[in-house]
Amino acid sequence: MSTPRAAWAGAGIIAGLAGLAVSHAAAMVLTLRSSPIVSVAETIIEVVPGTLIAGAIDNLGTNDKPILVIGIFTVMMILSVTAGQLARRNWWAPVLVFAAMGLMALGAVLTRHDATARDVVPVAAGVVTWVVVLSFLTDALLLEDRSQQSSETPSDWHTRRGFVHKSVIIGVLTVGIGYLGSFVGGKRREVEKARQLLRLPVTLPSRPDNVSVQVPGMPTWQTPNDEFYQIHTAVIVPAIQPDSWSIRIHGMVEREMVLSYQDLIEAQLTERWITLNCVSNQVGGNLIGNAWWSGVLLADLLERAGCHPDADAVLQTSHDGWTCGTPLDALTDPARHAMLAVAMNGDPLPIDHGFPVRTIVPGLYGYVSACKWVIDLEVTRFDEIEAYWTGKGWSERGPVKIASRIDVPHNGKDVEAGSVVIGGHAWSQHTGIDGVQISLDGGDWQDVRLGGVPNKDTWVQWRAEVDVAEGDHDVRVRAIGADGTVQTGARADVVPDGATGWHEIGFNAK
Ligand SMILES: Nc1nc2c(c(=O)[nH]1)N[C@H]1C(S)=C(S)[C@@H](COP(=O)(O)O)O[C@H]1N2
Ligand SMILES: [Mo]
Repeated sequence: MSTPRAAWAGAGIIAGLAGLAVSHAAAMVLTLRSSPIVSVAETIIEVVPGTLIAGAIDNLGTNDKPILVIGIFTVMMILSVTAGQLARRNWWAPVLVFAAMGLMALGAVLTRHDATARDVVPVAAGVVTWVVVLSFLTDALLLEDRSQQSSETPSDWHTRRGFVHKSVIIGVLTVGIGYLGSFVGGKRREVEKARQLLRLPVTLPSRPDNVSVQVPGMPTWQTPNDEFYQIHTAVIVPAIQPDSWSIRIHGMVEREMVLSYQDLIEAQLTERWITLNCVSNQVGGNLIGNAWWSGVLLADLLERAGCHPDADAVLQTSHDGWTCGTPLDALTDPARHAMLAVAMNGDPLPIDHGFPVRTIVPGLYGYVSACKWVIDLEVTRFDEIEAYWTGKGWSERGPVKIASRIDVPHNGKDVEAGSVVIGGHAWSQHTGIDGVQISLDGGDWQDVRLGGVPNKDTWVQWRAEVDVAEGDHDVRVRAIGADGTVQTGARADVVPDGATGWHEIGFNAK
């Protein structure tokens, strides 16, 4: 006798359940509308001829949907059992079964009216889990089968026990992941629902029409929310209901204040185009985005609180415990437009970008200023605080350094010889950009054409046309600030206070 059929079937079932739990958890955490299995049910309702469905609804009454989901679940379990039993013969047959199940789910998920690329993630995670868990579990069974065929010393005790151990571990993980996914994801879904129902008194962004230099293949001057870079230390980002949010302003102030979300919404709102970037952005990197932010001026709030004259810093704390230290004068200067932002590009802040409230300070890197999910502002002194990143080798102060980037052509790309369009961005928030120059193949710096800007806090697009012969070429760029600063070519690492150096790309003209 070799391993019992039931063990192989059991391995299939456990793998099947684990994959479903992982895909469900992924869908919840990503705040997708539903798990893949629900999309499959909806697709079936859609494609199955009306009379059949009408009959099913007649027969099953209002319970048709749960029953349909249970039916799909049952079919999946039967297929999982089959996969488990096929695993005894070869490794690829169960992979085929799982891949086929995955493809059907993918088809269902992607034909939903509200499908996005993110919907692929839970399906992919589920298929990978199916395959990995099944091979993990059946390894022990295969070993046992083999040792029995070659009538070796019966190590079957160990392998059979190994199989049981593994099954228990996977079973516990499956329940844990499914539960955690529902819990964490459930909270986030509730908050996302509240967020989508908010109607804020903000204006929609109206992009000035001179900002684009019309270079095909360049990122847009305004960065859409779902393309905006994300940096945070939180593994699971805070899910905060706006009506449970408040912020406390305290420390070296005359009048301590606590403000609710409603207080902010009812205050006078400031709106402005501001480019935000990360100190960790490498030369030529894309940890930078430009958005239309709406919020309440921190200068107003701090004036109401009344800061002590010898305070020079504000320690900001987020709901997840992250902190940053911001120079007080950058927040109290009304002309700086530092704000507690509630909206990004006319929409309530996306959860990943700090919903319900985050700080935005033009001219400072995010790590010293742009606290997401902010709940506490302590007016204090730099010599009395240590913030999250300053405790880890990064500078206490983080003014943005002047920089520029080539977006088109992409590094290493082939272009047609003759006239070639070069385009990119340059920025020096709160100082402004006066000029951008490029150097082709090490030649003289030449001025390029700049797009317009609504203020000195945003990046600017630039464009040039050069004539090139066939062969390899390189081009580098530098920016000139409104204060006369010429961007340095000296290379510096991102640590401790931001990279410097010219961005250079190569291309081949054919
Ligand atoms: N709570 C919290 N806020 C944070 C961070 C963080 O890790 N946690 N990272 C900061 C950094 S380093 C940057 S660059 C910006 C990025 O903001 P974004 O994710 O909206 O682009 O957020 C800042 N605010
Ligand atoms: Mo950052």
